[in-house]
Amino acid sequence: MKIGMVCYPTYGGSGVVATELGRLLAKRGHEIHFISTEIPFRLVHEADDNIIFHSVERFSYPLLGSELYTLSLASKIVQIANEQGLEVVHAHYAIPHAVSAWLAKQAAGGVRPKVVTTLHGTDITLVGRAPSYYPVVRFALDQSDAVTAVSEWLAEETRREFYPGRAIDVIPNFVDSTRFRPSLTPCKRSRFAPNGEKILLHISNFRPVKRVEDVVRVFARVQARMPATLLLIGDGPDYDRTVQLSHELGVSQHVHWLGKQEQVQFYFSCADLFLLPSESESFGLAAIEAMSSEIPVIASRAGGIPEVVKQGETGFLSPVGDVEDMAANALRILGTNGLGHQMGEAARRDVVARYQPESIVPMYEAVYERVLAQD
Ligand code: GMT
Repeated sequence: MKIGMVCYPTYGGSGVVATELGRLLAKRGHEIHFISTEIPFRLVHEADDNIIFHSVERFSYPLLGSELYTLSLASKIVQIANEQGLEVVHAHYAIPHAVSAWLAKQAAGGVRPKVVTTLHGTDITLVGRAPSYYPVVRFALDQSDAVTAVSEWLAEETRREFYPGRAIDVIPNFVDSTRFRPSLTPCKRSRFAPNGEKILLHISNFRPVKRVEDVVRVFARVQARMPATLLLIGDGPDYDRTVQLSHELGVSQHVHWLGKQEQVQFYFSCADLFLLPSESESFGLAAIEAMSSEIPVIASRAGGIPEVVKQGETGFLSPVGDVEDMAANALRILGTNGLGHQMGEAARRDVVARYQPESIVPMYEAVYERVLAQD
């Protein structure tokens, strides 16, 4: 099939899922046309003849105020659909990708491509609910030939907030367990834990929904009880506040601020515990990357996370904001001989059983085939 893959090129989870899905579809013989403002970061080193990247031209004019990305994206999709004969346009993250895809479908000449929209979380739980976008997002979901969501929770949230009774395919995220695995080299444990400290890890885009300050609060409680180091990977609006909090709590000398990293698997393979205390999280892609690396997860009981992390088996879940409970669970794992290893092994087994590309990618192919068979 000839598939247009529309996504954000940045470090967010939706862009990562779209990129990895496109890469694997290309290896399965599909022709994948990525359409984005810049080449998705995980594609940069890819060399596959079945993958073609098309850059959305940015155009602004003083009268317009800001550039009209929704329109320039729609125009690019029309151009590629007409030139390449796209059969499906797969829009990742509803805003504005599902709208641009629908517009392009109306404007395309010849055989109009089908539109598949994949919901990733904040497009429904946060951005899409804004009165500025709600009516149009709802319309775009209605007009999509298929809508998928990365968790049962997100599918239910979408039906509750946008579309009672709407058929939504639940297709979980996936992780390459050959890439994310334990004891990778160059694991830099000696650099981060020269005295045998326990290593705690968090990765995110440091948006308020991630509650990165709670990561620091949990770490401070752990570090007060045992030698520990915190690795923080990512950047975003809450970065400065998080640095300030680490100084206020007197733990800044035990925190490594690593910024945005592409090869995050090497840091997972060093860590003993992964922290994900989000306010809301439709799936938590980083959680299965941690689990695949045999790291147990300490997370909030939010959104789709309980579908991913099995309480007491592959990690522990606490109410959002309950840093005392999260710290107690972290200390339990780190302070009980063999428990972290036991939960880590269970976590990897669970990821291998439930979240492998070999089983997930065909689920997307089945959706493509279904919509192509529809009138
Ligand atoms: O905020 C992020 O984590 C980025 C965001 C995105 O839209 O790129 O991630 C969302 O999509 C990921 C991939 O499906 C999910 O694993 C994340 O849980 C989801 N984020 C939220 O729901 C907050």
